[in-house]
Amino acid sequence: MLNKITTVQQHILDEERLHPGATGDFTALLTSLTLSAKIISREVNQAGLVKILGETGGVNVHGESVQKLDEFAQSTICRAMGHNGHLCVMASEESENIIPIPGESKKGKYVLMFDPLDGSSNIDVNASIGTIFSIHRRVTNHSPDGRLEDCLQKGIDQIAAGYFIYGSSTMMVYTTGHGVHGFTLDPSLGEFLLSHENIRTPSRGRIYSINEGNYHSWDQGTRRYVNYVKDQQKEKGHPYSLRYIGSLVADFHRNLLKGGIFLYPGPKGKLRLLYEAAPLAMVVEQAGGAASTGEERILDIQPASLHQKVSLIIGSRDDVKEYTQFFKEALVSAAD
Ligand code: FDP
Repeated sequence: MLNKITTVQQHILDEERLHPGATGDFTALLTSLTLSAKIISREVNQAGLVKILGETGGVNVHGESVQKLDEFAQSTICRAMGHNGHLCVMASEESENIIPIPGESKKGKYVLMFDPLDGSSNIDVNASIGTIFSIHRRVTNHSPDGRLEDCLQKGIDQIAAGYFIYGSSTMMVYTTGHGVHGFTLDPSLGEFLLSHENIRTPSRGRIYSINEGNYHSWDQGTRRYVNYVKDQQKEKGHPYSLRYIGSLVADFHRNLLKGGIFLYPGPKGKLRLLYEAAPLAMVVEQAGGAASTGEERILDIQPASLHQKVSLIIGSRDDVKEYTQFFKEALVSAAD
């Protein structure tokens, strides 16, 4: 028999039904998010054409002024999500402060955090980029408007997280805490259709993904670990292959499906806890993998500020565990 056809809306609705007393608000919220992604996907696919078909002065084929794609993605999400009555506040990697819901719009019980266009240095070279999102329930009730406090919640308290990847096809991968599911956009229908049900990431991979150019600024544990996965111990499956495009969503998505480890270590870290690390940590854990800074589980970190950066070591469970051993051993030997 052929596989059943399930749209993302049907799937979200089925997931929401697992929660007694659900109102349908959550389904409506995620549905608005898929609309934003379809609009961004369309624009990403035309990115190269703007220069060919657009007019001087930054006007595209539709007669609209041309925006940078990351600004376009940011404003599309704000326009689609700010007025649907389900959010009380948003925060984005592209905005310094929290993004209030416009005064005239109804305020809801959810909080949306997002990175509108991750991997944006890849836009000009036609490599995959993505949008990452995370949803929390609000924790304040002083006023209808949400506050900074609603945004500064631990990853463990996310009620949904996921990403859209604009690649050879556009996909949505999400979790509400009941496994991880992937949907592929059929552009002719304008629908995301279930293509990867209940994704499980291999417990060990043979890929490592890291910007090796930073080798000399890594901590001792990371250097030793990377040397280790490159050694010739064939019985351990070494050497691992290096795959790194420098677009987190793309590197993460490949490793999620094939197994592997992505590393962006300290000392300061580059990736943002709230818009990148925490949402992907929820996805990977739900798929059977792990995410750590080397010292602590990403989902347990209490954010101190909106744009807090962390080290991110994420991927197959046994690989992440092995890394943390190297990291901790190096800390101990440095202290001796
Ligand atoms: P970008 O700067 O292109 O937006 O978070 C930003 C990010 O990309 C990630 O998507 C990517 O994994 C990382 O930075 C790449 O950083 P390096 O160029 O330092 O490797």
